[in-house]
Amino acid sequence: MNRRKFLAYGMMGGAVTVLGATESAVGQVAPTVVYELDIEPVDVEMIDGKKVYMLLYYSRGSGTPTPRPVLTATEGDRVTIRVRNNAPEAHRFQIPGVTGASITSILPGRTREVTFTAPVGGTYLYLDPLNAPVYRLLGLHGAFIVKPKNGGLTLGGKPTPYSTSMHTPALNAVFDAFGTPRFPGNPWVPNGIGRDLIWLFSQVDPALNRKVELGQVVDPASVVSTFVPRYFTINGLSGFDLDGDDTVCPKGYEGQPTLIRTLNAGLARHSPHIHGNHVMLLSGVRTNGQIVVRDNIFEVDVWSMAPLERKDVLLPFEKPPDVPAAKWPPVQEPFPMRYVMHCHTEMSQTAGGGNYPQGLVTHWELLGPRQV
Ligand SMILES: [Cu+2]
Repeated sequence: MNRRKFLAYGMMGGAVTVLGATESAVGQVAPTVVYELDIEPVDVEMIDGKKVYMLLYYSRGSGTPTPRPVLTATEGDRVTIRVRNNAPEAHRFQIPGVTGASITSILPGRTREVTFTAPVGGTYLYLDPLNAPVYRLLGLHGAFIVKPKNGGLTLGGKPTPYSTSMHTPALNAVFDAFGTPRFPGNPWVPNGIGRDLIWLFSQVDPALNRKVELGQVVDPASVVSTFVPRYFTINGLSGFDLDGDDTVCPKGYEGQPTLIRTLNAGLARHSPHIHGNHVMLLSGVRTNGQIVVRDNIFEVDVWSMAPLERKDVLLPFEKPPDVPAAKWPPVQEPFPMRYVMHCHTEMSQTAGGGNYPQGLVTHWELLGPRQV
């Protein structure tokens, strides 16, 4: 009898549910944030109805267990992550770029924990580095978001996603420009509903997953040359199910700038590309995993995402530049105006044998002109 967990299709959207952490603050001592995770073998239903074996981190504790939960903390917090391994083989836990955030071995049936200090603000990826990239590709990955201390304010007093120690003149200029004639509307709102999104990219090669399911030894060195992904996902979803999903699809009015934290947990290089507005490329990572805020921030309509790369981009929600100012807001064109995001790595536009638009594709919605 198969007692393994089964995850029906569509439930993967829960991937961006933010875990409720146990938090305590006593006097001047840094707050402690505790997360409990399970490593679970799961049969996951894919967009074409097929089931694929995966290994997923699940949240544990109160509430519905969530696969691939988003972990959050504030710079300087003490963070404890406790991981129970319900899989039949040993695993690890690591957050590249975060000093001390590593559990070197969690044997089957055992629970181990690590405590570390939350680093500077930004977007991090937690994963299982064992037999890299095998277990990471099997699904053992998720996003760890660190908020900057005191809002990461610019010189002009506007909130940003980054600690002030990381700021560059360009970052200050961009965030201070929101709400001015250059970008009429609002400043960026941290924790604002729908103003801070995660696009966690990954890919699934069912043949690799099957080998791990059968307990076969997989030589990690062979994976790069044999990896044939059949599913391309954002936050665990593909194609049609990414259309309009509130946790993926940016929605807002003119003048509501939105942060999109893009991460690539997979092995394929992606080139996400967006219509309607350009995005501003804010940050990248060094080879040691540390986040770098760019000192030259410019607009792009496509950005490259190598395996393990993390880049934050800002979608300004400005009047699409092709629309003449005298014709804005439009009369004939109805709101919401929908603009596609698709990946220019064309193979990623399929999933389970489907044709574009499948796989790694979504859209964003301009709900209407600036709200006064
Ligand atoms: Cu296009």
